[in-house]
Amino acid sequence: MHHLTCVSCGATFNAAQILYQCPVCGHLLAVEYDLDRMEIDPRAWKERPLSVWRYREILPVSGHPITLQEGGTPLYHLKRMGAEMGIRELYAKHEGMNPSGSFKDRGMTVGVSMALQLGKNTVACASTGNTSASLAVYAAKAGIHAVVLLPAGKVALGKVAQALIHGAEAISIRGNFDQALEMVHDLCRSHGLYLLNSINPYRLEGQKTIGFEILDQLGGVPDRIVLPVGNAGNISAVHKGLKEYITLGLIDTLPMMTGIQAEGSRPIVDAIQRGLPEVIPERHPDTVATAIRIGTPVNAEKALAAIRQTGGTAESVTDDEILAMQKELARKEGIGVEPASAASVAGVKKLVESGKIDRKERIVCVVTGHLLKDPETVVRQCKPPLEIDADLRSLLSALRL
Ligand code: AN7
Repeated sequence: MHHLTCVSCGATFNAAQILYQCPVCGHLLAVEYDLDRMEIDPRAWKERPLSVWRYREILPVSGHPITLQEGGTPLYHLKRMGAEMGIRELYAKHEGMNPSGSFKDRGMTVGVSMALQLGKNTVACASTGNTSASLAVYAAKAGIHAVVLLPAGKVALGKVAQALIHGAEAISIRGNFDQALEMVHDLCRSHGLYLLNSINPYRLEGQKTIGFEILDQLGGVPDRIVLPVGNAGNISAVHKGLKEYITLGLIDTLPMMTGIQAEGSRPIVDAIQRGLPEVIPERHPDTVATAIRIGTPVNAEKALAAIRQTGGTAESVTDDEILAMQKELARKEGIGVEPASAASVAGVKKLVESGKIDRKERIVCVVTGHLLKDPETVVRQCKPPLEIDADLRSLLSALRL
């Protein structure tokens, strides 16, 4: 059994209520379980496949979930790049290997299952792209209608393609993500659609399993987990899950939660670096990493607590650093990720070079979305193939053999 709790005033609410914010004080809600009374046997978990649903006892879905086998993503040891940076234990958890190509699927398998559990048959979100792609996929699997609001002209091509082919009703807003989110939130409140942005606490329940899988794959708690940050839901989710592991007595330390933003959209970084109690919204967020082109992170309150309570940190990286790292991961490790995802590894590089993190740490970077999400940015960065006549002599001269 679970209920909803306000992270600020502590008020609790029945889980059958559809709430996106605390009705008492307006702050964020979280899902809470009676962990003290739960009998969890992690050995039984190990007998199930590595996936979101391995951990179903601490997820809110009671019946059969809407699932496409999300989670169970690879954890790669970045040996070559780690050696170059002087870090022996640098890993990447490749969330691009989920069904729709991003970590959002972990949230949506739970979120869409909860929509059905709560009797809803129309779901909605605003999105910089991946959330809409994932919602479209899971709504299709569930056989329900999805409405997605996108910032016009600022969503990577692969993500738009996914939203369209999976049958979501896609609307482009002449405005940015933050405005789209405000609109869809109002729409859901007034017209009863089920909101599946990360302000919905159930979505984050699915995403917390990233942390559980990392522990299972590493055989222990890493010193640090590094994530790209947009709305700051994912970093909050991983932290929440690992705190539940502490309560369950499964671990006794938490990794230092570390968030990386793009230079042109860094409200969380500013709040951490300047010690502010809350974020100051960035009215004109801009970055090549369109996934994290977000100026008002809705989960800031949870994320600031996650970073501060674990002795973590936050840093920003430039678009050039992001694109250089995307290429490096592709060429030195064979790992293809979209720009936002490369931000986490670029952030680690910056933080070790500036001495802010220790090279002896065991560090896991979450790389959040697949390379093919944003082919246009890749094509702009790379020389196109040389076109030649169809004869061997032309080939030999092209290859300069
Ligand atoms: C690849 O799809 O917000 O900090 O609307 O797609 O939990 O928001 C995407 C976010 C990182 C940031 N990496 O995660 C959306 C959306 C990728 C992403 C993030 C996103 P949060």
